[in-house]
Amino acid sequence: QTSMKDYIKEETKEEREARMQWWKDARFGMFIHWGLYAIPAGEHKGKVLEKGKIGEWIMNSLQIPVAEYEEYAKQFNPTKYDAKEWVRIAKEAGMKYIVITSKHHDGFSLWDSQVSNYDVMDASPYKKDILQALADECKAQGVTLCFYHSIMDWHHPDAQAPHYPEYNTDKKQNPNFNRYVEQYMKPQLKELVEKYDPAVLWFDGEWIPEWTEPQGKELYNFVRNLKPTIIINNRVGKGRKGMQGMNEYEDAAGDFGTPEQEILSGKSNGLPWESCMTMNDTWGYRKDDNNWKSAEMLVHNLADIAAKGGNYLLNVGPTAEGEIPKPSVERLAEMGKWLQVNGEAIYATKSLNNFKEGETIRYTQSADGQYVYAISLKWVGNQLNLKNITPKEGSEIKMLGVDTPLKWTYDATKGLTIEIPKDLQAEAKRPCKYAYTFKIEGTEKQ
Ligand code: H79
Repeated sequence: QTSMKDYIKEETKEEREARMQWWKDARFGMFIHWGLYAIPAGEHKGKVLEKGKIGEWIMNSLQIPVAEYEEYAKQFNPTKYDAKEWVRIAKEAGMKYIVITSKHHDGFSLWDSQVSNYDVMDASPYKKDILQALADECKAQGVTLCFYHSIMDWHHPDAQAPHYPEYNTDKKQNPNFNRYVEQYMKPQLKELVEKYDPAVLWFDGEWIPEWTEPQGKELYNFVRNLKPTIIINNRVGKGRKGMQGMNEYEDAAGDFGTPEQEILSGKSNGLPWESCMTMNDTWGYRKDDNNWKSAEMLVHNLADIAAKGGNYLLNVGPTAEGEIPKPSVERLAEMGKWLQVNGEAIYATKSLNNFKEGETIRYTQSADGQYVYAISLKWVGNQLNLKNITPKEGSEIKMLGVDTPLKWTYDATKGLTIEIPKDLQAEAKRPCKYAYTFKIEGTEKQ
């Protein structure tokens, strides 16, 4: 490369906002954690992972030596993997993008990497490029493809750091993290960007002491130079504040914050953000994890996140055979039905200063500012009173999914009162029962 542009220094606020607009509008994406860990699925040689431990961490949690873990590569043969079906499931759920683990902490790559033999083509009997199939289907069905990529690597001999002593037994003679970065990680990222054109790179495993903020900034610029329009999360560097996921300092590298298994308590002050979350208690498949969140809870999370201006990245952990677990598929289908009716209150919306009213109302606003959406997380009884909203005189208020306009009154002190007819709930299409959206022409009370 002759000229490396310093995007961190040279990009204006306006340029950054334009680059991220599609992502902010998208609101809802599918996270896919898939790799060798789906084979043990929470149990290795008769040892079962403790309850609450995450499946994709089994190599670390049960201290499986590299050579022993590598055996799973020889068993990786997901004959039921159907990229078309996965993308269909995401699309029908109303998800606009997919973030799949190109490589998780265990180091196994899901594509035909030229700098690695520890990938699906060279080390597994499956010998088909998983990412290529997914990229083709995403393109065909209009879903945006993105990659998760772990900086920490428990397999690569150069990346095996002293704080993972259990891996220092066999292959690791002379680890050199910088060599891993320059000769392995960066070439892999170049392959990923050039071969599959991902829209987002979602880094993780950045907390290891070998990784520094200057390296993060350098990597950010490296990736942006490969693809100037790409979006990169804040785990590229060292800025994130633990599981809360927003930044600890102002000039941290990365385009968005990454709360993990939690939702911000309020709006962000500037940095775009995305909450990633599991539907049960694990990211990578665990055969014994049946602690599923309800579809209602997932819809409420989506509404809460949208009201606070964030994105929801909801995870599935496919099985070793290549299937998304049925409880996940069922919940996603329910969310998709809810979004078919209520999607205009979620996608491409803006948030209000007061993003909620009471415990059960969440507000969003159409991009043009004409409408406010009041999403009620429970059924409202015979009247809905909203203090935060000033409706436009003479305008119609409707509940999404029902055509009949609702009677309403407005009074500067009492606020907006919407009359709810007895049969309205029955009229609402079935999946609307998770939350009810009232579309109001008007503005937030000043
Ligand atoms: O890929 C999934 C998980 O495998 C990975 N991130 C999601 C998206 C992950 N989840 N939890 N962990 C990794 C555990 C890491 C916890 C900690 Fe830390 C790392 C505790 C201390 C270092 C994060 C960074 C919390 C504090 C600092």
